[in-house]
Amino acid sequence: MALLSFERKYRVRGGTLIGGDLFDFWVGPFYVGFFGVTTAIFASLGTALILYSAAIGPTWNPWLISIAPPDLKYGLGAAPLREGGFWQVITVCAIVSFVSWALREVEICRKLGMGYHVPIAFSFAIFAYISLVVIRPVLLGAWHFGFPYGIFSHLDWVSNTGYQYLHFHYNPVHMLAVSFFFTTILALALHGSLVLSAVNPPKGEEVKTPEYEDTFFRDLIGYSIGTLGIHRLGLLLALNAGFWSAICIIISGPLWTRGWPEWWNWWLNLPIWS
Ligand code: UQ2
Repeated sequence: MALLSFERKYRVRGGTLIGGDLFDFWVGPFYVGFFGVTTAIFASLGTALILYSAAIGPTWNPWLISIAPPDLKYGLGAAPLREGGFWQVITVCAIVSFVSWALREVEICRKLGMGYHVPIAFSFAIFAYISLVVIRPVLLGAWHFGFPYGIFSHLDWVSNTGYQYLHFHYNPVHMLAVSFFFTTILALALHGSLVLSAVNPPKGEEVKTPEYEDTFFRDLIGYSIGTLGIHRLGLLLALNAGFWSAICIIISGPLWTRGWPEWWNWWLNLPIWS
């Protein structure tokens, strides 16, 4: 179906979660909906607060601008704006706009009668962010443990937090997450290259069918996961990468306070060695 006639067919009312017909319209190419309004409001407010915090800070150097979470002494309470309060309000704006964005995706899925795979996938990314700025700080008892909003400052936070556990690469769940990231890259590289090799031939040559793609991998390794299967695998790998990343930092502190290399003592202490 041509894009224009398809748009006429699917640009119909209904599918909203909140607001009924009130925000059920488009602005140019963009669907609005109740959650489009909340996304716009909270994203704009958060961005304005980032700019305001930067303006009262010591630098406009984009690498060095940093909006820090509150001091340890404020615990899980509200801090004065200039002492981490801006970080707290910006964090609320970020979470509300990310969740609104996910729910706007849900409304578009409902409108089109599609599965909810995209908002479910996005929710894993939101979970990873919330694990850093809400779940872990709450488990540790202070907003102080959130990461600062700045380019270099967040890198410093990652480095310092890693060294606090001596060698973060010994965190077994970090190992799992990294393995999923690497496997995601392997799968996407295989998929992207395979599809281009079949459907983007030189001028004058014919596009190849999926049977060619199957046959390539059957010739190579005796197995093809299939055109639908590779997308199931890709989603599974990517969601696991994000999920275990979140878990590996949540357990660092709340569950394990010593260096991660020491965690492996269980292996050295197995009775089979004595
Ligand atoms: C495949 C297939 C595709 C693909 C790819 C494969 C026709 C277009 C990449 C091959 C993938 C396999 C064998 C799985 C590899 C496993 C891991 C864990 C990376 O068979 O079907 O569709 O894109």
